[in-house]
Amino acid sequence: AEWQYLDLMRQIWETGSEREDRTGIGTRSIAGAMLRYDLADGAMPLLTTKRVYWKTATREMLWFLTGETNIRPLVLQGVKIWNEWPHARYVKETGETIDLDAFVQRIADDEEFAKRWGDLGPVYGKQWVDWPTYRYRKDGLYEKGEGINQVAQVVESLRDNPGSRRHIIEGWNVAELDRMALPPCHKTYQFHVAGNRLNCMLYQRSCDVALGLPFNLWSAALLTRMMAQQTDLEPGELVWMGGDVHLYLNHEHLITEQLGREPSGNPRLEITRKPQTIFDYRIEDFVVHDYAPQPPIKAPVAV
Ligand code: THF
Repeated sequence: AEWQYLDLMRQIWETGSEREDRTGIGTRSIAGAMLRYDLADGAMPLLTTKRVYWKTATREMLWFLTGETNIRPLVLQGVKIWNEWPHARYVKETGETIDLDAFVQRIADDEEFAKRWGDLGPVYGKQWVDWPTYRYRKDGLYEKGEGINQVAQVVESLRDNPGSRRHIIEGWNVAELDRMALPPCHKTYQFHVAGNRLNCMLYQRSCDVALGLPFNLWSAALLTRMMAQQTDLEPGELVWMGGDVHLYLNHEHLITEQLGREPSGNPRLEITRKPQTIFDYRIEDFVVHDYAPQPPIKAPVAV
């Protein structure tokens, strides 16, 4: 299964069109790609050709499910993957030159500072569990309605109406995109029940194949496993679909190194208990077996 990932990486590097991007780094990019992973028997799309920090990705997923959009809870757990964006905004808006580590330390130490500067705007967590609604009043104005918990609704719809074609969790809230530090990349999750199996399709509009995709695949499979457990279904297939699927030009060393390696072994995820709801999982509930990856390959994230 991992060969699909490596083949995609090679294809983009060899045939992708070179273009300028938002970050100024430049990418090679293709339009549209699909990967499929069978999640039966605990199987996970966890790469073995480099070490993937699956606990970091898992903490991020649990953070999404709390509805939180501030990086502070991640920082306090040592998760660094969202730090660059608030830091860049701080430097841009205050003109102060503070390095990333010092900024992150301040987020950890100073709750008020974190409130002011650690928030990413209404990103994934907010849209997933508290999608804003508006009520139209007689005087023509709108007032705020109650937020929609899409995740809870999908758990319910999977239980009550498995054949539905509307088991969707959507992150792309058009009206709020301009307030997000980054519009959602993994924007649409759709679940599909086939017999007693739960399949998941993810549409990702933009994909950083070298750094992001290993995380995104793990996270989508993880969410599918949790949803399956909560709805008493067996994990089925993960179907990943990418829109703008690219490699950053400054990731060449990672790509060359990783394409020279071969996959080995079949890592499995065990969930050690069944929490009351989809919102009650803890990091200790997840154990990975048979994971003996090759060494990590460091590369800078494009901000
Ligand atoms: N922006 C870009 N350019 N790439 C992305 O992958 C990405 N994301 C999220 C939002 N914007 C993005 C952030 N997720 C890493 C992994 C995931 C990220 C951001 C960064 C990363 O640096 N991974 C390293 C180190 C991991 C660690 O230290 O824990 C790695 O080697 O995997 C994708 O959704």
